[in-house]
Amino acid sequence: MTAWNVTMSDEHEGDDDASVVVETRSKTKRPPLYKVLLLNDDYTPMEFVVHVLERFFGMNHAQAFEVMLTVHKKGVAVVGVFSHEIAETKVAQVMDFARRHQHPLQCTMEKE
Ligand code: TYC
Repeated sequence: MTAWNVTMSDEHEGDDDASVVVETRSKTKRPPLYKVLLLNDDYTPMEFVVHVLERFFGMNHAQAFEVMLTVHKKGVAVVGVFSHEIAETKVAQVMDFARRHQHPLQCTMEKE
């Protein structure tokens, strides 16, 4: 993406009437995105995982069930893509919720 910084040219920085507005192209980097991954295990109940996906990732029941089954069969699935701060929050929420219910469910994040 191209962005333009609007600045005053060096020779015309004063507050005289000769001020000129100069547009310089600058590289604006979009912030990196992070995948949030849910990992399979042998003990967490399927219904608990479905509930986690509904509660923290805004999925409806059918979507949540499908994603849960993907994790169950493949071992891992991406359950969302977020900014670093939101991804960290989601991981912390899931890990805390699982811990409080004494399930070994694991949730991690990685740079996309
Ligand atoms: N494998 C679990 C079971 O058979 C279900 C499960 C699915 C656990 C997804 C974790 O992220 C997970 N009860």
